[in-house]
Amino acid sequence: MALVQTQFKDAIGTIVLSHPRKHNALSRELVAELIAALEEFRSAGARAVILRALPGAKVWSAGHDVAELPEGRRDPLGWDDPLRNLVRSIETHPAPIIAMIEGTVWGGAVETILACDIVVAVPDSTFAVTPARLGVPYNVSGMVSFMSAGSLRIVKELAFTGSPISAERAERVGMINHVVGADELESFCRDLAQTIAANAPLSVASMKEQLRVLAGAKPVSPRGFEKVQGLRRMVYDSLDYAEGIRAFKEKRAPHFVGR
Ligand code: LCV
Repeated sequence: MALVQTQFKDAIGTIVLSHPRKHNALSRELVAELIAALEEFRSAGARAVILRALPGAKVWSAGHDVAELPEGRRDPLGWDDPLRNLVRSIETHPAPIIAMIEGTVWGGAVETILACDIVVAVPDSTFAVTPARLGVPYNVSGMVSFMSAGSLRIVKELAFTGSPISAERAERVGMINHVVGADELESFCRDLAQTIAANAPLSVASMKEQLRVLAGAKPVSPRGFEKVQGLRRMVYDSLDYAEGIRAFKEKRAPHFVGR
């Protein structure tokens, strides 16, 4: 069964997350279909892409598929993790990607939409950065993604509380581009895509890649990187990490002990 649906018309590609039973959790299977759709659009010469859930979705995406996270002793968000591959595919896709948001967005799905180029949401959407709720040590490039989407103060509040923020606040702090009514969301995003598609695709693609390279250029010394990796290993080797994953699977609140 396809976990995403795709459409390609007038040089605009549309990808619809279509696994409502698992709230579009970013499983290895769903991510593989998503990346394949982006490659298909790249070959077809797409000039803009819209990434959305099914109309009226209560949950846009519940984030990383927790069932696929290791239960300890291994980096849960290593280079080849599906979420990492998805974010890199979005960031390096030549055409701008518009994230069209209805419903709630969780964890790695927040990073996914922030990797998109433009985010348009309906007023009752929310966004929750969840590593602290699960005991997960988020990875370095993921933190850079968050830092480039909002002020350090906002990122700290989102990361340390794990609490959802509203679309209205996300727009006010510059984390998303537009908040529009549910009845105009589709036409708003289509008009945006058509405007982009009418521009010079080489100029647009080169500016997208320039902005990616420049925005990601954070000077980190080898020593600094190794320190961060050591901190992350301490977390994913901890009792709290194993507890966070187990609690989610057992549908109970986690009890963190700080080691
Ligand atoms: C697997 C799921 C998921 C899911 N994975 O419906 O950013 S990090 O570091 O945290 C990163 C590691 C990450 O992204 O982690 C995931 C972060 N996501 C979350 O914390 C959201 C987890 N989901 C929820 O809180 C609820 O599912 C929401 C509030 C989204 C919807 O609640 P609701 O009561 O409507 P259920 O919880 O009953 O979910 C329906 C089915 O989807 C599964 C869930 O286990 C259930 O499956 P079963 O019916 O087989 O039990 N599901 C939901 N989220 N991230 N599976």
